[in-house]
Amino acid sequence: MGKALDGVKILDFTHVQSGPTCTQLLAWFGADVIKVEKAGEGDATRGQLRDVPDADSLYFTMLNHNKRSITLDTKNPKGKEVLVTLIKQCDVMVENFAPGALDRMGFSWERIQEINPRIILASVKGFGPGPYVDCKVYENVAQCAGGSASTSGFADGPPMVTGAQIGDSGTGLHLALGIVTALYQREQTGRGQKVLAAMQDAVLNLCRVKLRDQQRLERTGVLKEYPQFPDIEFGDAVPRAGNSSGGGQPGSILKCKGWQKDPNAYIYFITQAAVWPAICKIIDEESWITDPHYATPAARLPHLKSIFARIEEWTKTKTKFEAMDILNEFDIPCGPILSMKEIAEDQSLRDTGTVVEVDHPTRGKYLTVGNPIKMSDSPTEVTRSPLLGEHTEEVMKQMGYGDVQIAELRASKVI
Ligand code: CAO
Repeated sequence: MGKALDGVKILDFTHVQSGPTCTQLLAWFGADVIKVEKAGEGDATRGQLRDVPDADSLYFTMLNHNKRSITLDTKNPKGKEVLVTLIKQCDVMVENFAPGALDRMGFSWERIQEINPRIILASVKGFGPGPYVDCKVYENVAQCAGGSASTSGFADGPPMVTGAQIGDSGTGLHLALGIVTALYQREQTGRGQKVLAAMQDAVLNLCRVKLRDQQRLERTGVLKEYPQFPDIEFGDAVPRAGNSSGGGQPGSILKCKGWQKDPNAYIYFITQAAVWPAICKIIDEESWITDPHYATPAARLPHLKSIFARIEEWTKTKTKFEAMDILNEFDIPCGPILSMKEIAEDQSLRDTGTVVEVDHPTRGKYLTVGNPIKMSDSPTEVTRSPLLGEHTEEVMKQMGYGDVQIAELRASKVI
């Protein structure tokens, strides 16, 4: 059995994080991803946040598995000729340069279509058309402009960004879906198309529940599941909800045994309506099962703080894993707050290939996150990221270049 995207050739013109996460996914599904990097320099992340001198950084390696790398100066006329050949032979071109960079290089969408009408041009940009279309954007800018920062953090603190890279990796995921969808449509039409995923749009898509709450707030003036209720007055925009779930099933982060010393001795606890009687029994408050102040989800909303404080008295007597075991016996939804150390050491994540150990010629063994999407007939084997220009010669030969031409291009530093 081959891979799902066997035979799909990707011209990977991406750098930093958002674009590379997209093409890494496509490579994991079997596409031949040819990463085109600036001759002599390569993707800037190769040298950023280095932990091993002179070896590609984890930043780079963890975003560029299963790809091939070629170096090419695409501002040089001879380099542009090579790029034209690549465009002719590839199914998809993916890029996340600053707005206008591809046009300045001489490769507008019109020109790319002339070269290969079947190609799909997929781009990440910070913003879609509008006042900020020309802006350069990094992760946290997208989190701020997409509505995530204004709705994250605590009510009495400033807006907060999250560690989950929803702007970069989140947009990469969106773009990957756009690419496979365009490939599917090309089966019928025979033509490629332009696919755009703007980081602001992707973040907003992931924050859609907050736009839901904005409209609920405008209609009713209150969000009863939010920690502000009933003590603090709501303003005209969705406030920061701290660790409250803010959804239909109230939840909160509660201390567990050892919290005084361990910053991650906490559990997320959800008071799902269906298991309310079980919760009351576990925390020894059986009267709350029928007490009209507690018996229904609506009755509980004004008391959520004191309810969670009572549950926390119980969770503080258990480690997060003990609490997890007890609560799961009663189908009470909960989750331990896992540190990155605990995740790195978790055998079950290793067993499923979600955390993978990879060997690299210059940096040695390291851990990475494997493909989070598991397909029964297209399993992923994670292979190391390429060294800068490791496959230049191989790819040039596959494109039809001879030894003499390759030597000339090398001598003039085009590749
Ligand atoms: N040969 C020659 N030149 C090359 C080349 C190659 N192989 N590959 C790229 N270049 C050139 C480009 O043509 C461009 O040149 P000009 O500025 O003269 O047109 C330049 O290198 C790279 O451009 P850039 O502006 O994209 O790079 P930057 O480091 O200044 O900006 C970033 C980085 C991420 C802010 C910007 O690319 C961007 O906004 N991208 C879109 C949004 C995005 O993806 N952001 C997430 C990044 S991950 O955190």
